[in-house]
Amino acid sequence: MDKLIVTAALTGAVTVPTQTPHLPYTVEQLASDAEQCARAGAAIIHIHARNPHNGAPSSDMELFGQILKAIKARTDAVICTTTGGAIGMTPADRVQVVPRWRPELATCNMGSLNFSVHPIARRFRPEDYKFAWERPWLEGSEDFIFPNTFASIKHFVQEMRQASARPEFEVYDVGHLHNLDFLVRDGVIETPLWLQFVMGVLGGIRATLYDLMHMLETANRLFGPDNYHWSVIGAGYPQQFQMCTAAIMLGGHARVGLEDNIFVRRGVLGANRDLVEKIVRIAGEFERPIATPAEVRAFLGLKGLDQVGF
Ligand code: KMH
Ligand code: ZN
Repeated sequence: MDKLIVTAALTGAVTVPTQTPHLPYTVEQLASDAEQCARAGAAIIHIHARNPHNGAPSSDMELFGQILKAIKARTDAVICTTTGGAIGMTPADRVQVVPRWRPELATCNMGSLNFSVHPIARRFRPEDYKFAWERPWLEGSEDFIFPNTFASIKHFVQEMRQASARPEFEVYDVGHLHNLDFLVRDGVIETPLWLQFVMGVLGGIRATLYDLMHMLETANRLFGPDNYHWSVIGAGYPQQFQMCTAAIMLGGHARVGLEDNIFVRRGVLGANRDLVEKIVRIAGEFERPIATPAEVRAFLGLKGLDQVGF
């Protein structure tokens, strides 16, 4: 599709409140950010739940439901729920949002990795942290394996099929494309694929143009260019805008938001809306129109907002 699909990843589970006052974590903050991002051009809103009192990532299904309903009341954007969850959650904790709330789109992480954000802890003094959970959380990720075995990927995909939720395959490294290829050949996963290249997470591939081209060439070789569509995440600044600008130029799609990057310019913290507005401005310079939620639903073959469970 010629039009650019912009995803806004509002909060995630790795950015901590101490890093930026703009990080939304109450139901109202998430709904308000979702509405602002949708108005600014985001057709997909990617959602994690957080404890509204201290911003800690949460797998509480009632809280998730409150967030999903509040967003649905304010915008018709497609909601893509996480199944990546956060450190400390089991695969069973992570996948339960799919049968419970039956979203249109849900992430499916394509391999295990030492997903680490421990260098962020070096930016702050112990007394600078807003909440007690943040420092051990960041530091502990140095020894954290984000588990996505073949068995659990198969289970996640089956849950999504039963809920008529389309998987968004999160690919953090070239090997994850080979995992996906194995599961396509094994009949577990169907093409065409909706891929999210996750570039620049420590433990995965870097966010450079060389690495992005390597991912694309590998995907072309494994699946064929007609059997997948792709979007990209660049973790950190300026990688978020570099990778997304490359996607604008190459016919891919773009994910921005505070889950992946907190700066709108060097040293300037931005709100989610600022990050969406910036990538929409860049897309305008390249004359790439922005896709609406209805166009994304048609393009990705999604079941529609009237078919979700919230
Ligand atoms: N945190 C991102 C780097 C998920 O939610 O399932 C990847 C992500 C995974 O968004
Ligand atoms: Zn996420």
